[in-house]
Amino acid sequence: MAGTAAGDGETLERELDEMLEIERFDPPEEFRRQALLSDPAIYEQAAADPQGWWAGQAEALHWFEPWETVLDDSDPPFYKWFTGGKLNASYNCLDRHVEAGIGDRVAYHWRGEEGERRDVTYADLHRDVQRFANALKDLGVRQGDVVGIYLPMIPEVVVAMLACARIGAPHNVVFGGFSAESVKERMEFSEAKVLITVDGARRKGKTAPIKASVDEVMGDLDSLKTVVVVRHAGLDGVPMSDGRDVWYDEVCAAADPVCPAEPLDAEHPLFILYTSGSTASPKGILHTTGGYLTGVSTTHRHVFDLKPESDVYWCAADVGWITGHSYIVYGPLANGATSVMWEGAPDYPHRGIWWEVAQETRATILYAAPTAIRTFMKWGHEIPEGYDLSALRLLGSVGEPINPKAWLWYHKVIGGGRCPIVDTWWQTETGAIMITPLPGITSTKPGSATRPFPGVFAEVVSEADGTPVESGQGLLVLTQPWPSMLRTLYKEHDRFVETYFARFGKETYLVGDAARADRDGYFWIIGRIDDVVNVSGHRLSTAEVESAIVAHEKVAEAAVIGQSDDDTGQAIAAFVTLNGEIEGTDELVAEIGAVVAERIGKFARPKRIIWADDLPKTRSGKIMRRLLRDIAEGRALGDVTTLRDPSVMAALESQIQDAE
Ligand code: 6R9
Repeated sequence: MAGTAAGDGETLERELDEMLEIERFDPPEEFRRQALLSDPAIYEQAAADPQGWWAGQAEALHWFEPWETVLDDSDPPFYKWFTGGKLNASYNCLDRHVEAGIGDRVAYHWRGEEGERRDVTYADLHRDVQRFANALKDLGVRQGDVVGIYLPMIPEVVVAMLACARIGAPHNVVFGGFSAESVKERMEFSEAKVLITVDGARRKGKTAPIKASVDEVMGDLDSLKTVVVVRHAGLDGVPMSDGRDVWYDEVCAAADPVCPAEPLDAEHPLFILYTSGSTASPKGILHTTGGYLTGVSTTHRHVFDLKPESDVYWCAADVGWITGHSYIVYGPLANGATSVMWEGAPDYPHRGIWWEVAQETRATILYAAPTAIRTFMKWGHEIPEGYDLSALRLLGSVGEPINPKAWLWYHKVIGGGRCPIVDTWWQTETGAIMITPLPGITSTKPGSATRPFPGVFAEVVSEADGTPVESGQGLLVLTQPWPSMLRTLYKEHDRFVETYFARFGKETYLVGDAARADRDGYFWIIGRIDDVVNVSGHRLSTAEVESAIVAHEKVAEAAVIGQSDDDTGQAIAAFVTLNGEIEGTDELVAEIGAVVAERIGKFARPKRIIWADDLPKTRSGKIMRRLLRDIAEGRALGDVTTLRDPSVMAALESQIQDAE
């Protein structure tokens, strides 16, 4: 049983408090003895010759043609890795495993919301991917064409991604929680030729008619020639337009079963993934093939100490985020891992479903977001304790800072006190995990992502002049290129340079997070320095949400901030000024929420709306979000002297008090 003798809630609370006093957790001896990496010298070795280290890792992949140059750094920040080499991501994820005789290994234990089970093997994927790759070719998709994917957590999303990779068509996956409007925007920006979607998506017993919603917005998009529809929810009467829409199963059945993987340049684009930045328009992060696959397979193997023959690995993210791309699809498949794929929510059909799935699949590794852990904590330790989680041997965390209390709860209740925790810091842009413990080597401190992965160079630098901060707070930067780094922002090269490489020069990647370095050289990530809010590990830009809110006809102006939240890390709070004499009402709150859901997605709806007669602005007209955060979180106000009209703050304060 997990969480031995945790007893009642109060005892657990006391135990966790006591544990907070213990600063460090060394890798358990038993874990260390069996770990793939257990010699700390690996850090120095990789640091002494990073290119040699990464090249050594890349050799674990299959290359049709070897590379000539490990790193081409002749034109920073446009770095190239493994130039001259040719490979194929889909070949690396499938063919070579089938050829090595492990085709009947399960790639995904897929578990559906209504109790369905599908165990998909490597041979199954290999077969389905070839057919669908040919189907895409039959539909006119050529190397370099962008293919959109808007699918729920079903095995077909993996098939679709790998089919694209097989023929060299970069995919552009949109998270299923985004609205159809957001999908349209992303298809438009990337000029996608084909969109792969689904009849309907199931969520907590309800079915959302995805294809019908897509139709409502996608009509006037010229670049989009074909919509491929996967049958999943069994919806009747799905609208299909002649000449544009086709069924996935039908095009696959009609396609040739054999499709050899295309040898592609190491720098061939593998995918675009849109993520939020400081402005309203999302950034199309571009990743290429050789470096990305090297980064994700290496980190997946070493951070999770993966033993592909015996581990059952579960990354509980959604494929639509970078975590899903790297650690549900490419990393695990490249390593021949057996994964768990869970279709649904953590509380449907009941609040113990994760643990039921973990018990049934005998999951050995779990990789989840702090927000999920905090939710389980709130629901109570009795729930996971009702299941047998004794197969678990390693736990991971990703997406936002994990507070020490949640870390310790995870360690004790889910990990039974025996599993190391890897708190992994990275981003859509970095492609792969950058700062993380190595579970057989690195001592952990709850709340710290610890040290850079071997071959990664991170520093905390002073905000003022970029000089390194030995111990203290500053801006996090990465000072040397790494294989899985983004190559550019799709069709926005200037914005790429401007966003990441303008502040400290072309060779220093500005992360966008503040961090603290401690005396042991451990990194503690504090949070974003730009106008990006992290809600349950989902990145949103304040500008993006503001522009959705002002789309409501009664709204004059809006300022959005991320407010600390016990459950979701940060939550969206919106200060809204209405037109003329209009009064704020509950109905308007609901309407504004609906506009945001339609424009972005339900997860972006403000948790709190504060009606404001005016917003605090500097003399140059810039909204001072810092003051709004102070006011929303009930803190004493910081410096207000730079405000154009300092009385605005007093008015806001009384407005907040009235509302509460
Ligand atoms: C992988 C992913 C990236 C931002 C990043 C940071 C935050 C991610 C974290 C973490 C503290 C961790 N973040 N992991 N903060 N500790 N272990 O989440 O990518 O969606 O691009 O978000 O998330 O602020 O800059 P992405």
